[in-house]
Amino acid sequence: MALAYDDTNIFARILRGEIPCDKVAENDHALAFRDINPQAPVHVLVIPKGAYVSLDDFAANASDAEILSFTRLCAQVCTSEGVHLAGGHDGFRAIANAGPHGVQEVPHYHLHILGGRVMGPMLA
Ligand code: D5M
Repeated sequence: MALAYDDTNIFARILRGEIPCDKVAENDHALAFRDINPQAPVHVLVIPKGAYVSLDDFAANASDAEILSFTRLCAQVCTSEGVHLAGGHDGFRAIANAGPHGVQEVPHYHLHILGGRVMGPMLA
């Protein structure tokens, strides 16, 4: 069952053009923009344009075209940002927070893509 989606969240407002974002790339079904509070030299958020709350909602309910477009946009961002080798480092991190105990702030599914530094331990 789809999770209840609140279309007043900030990413829904970005998608409607009500507030600006620092866009990195876009395709038919997904948008990538820089995180306003970057945690690494490269910190990009990739979001679907559809109304999905979190990764499990997106994975279960999005169409194949939406999932393919989202995944391809992630690849495009990794290439354009050189995220694999950003800052001379080898590797990057992709994170999706979900729900209050996953410390998800914005209830519109987004994948954080971080690179350009050595990452710390993941579990915190
Ligand atoms: O992370 C939500 C992320 O969204 C957090 O890293 C800040 C970022 N954020 C919040 N508002 C904006 C705007 N307006 N532009 C860009 N980035 C933004 P979460 O995974 O939900 O904890």
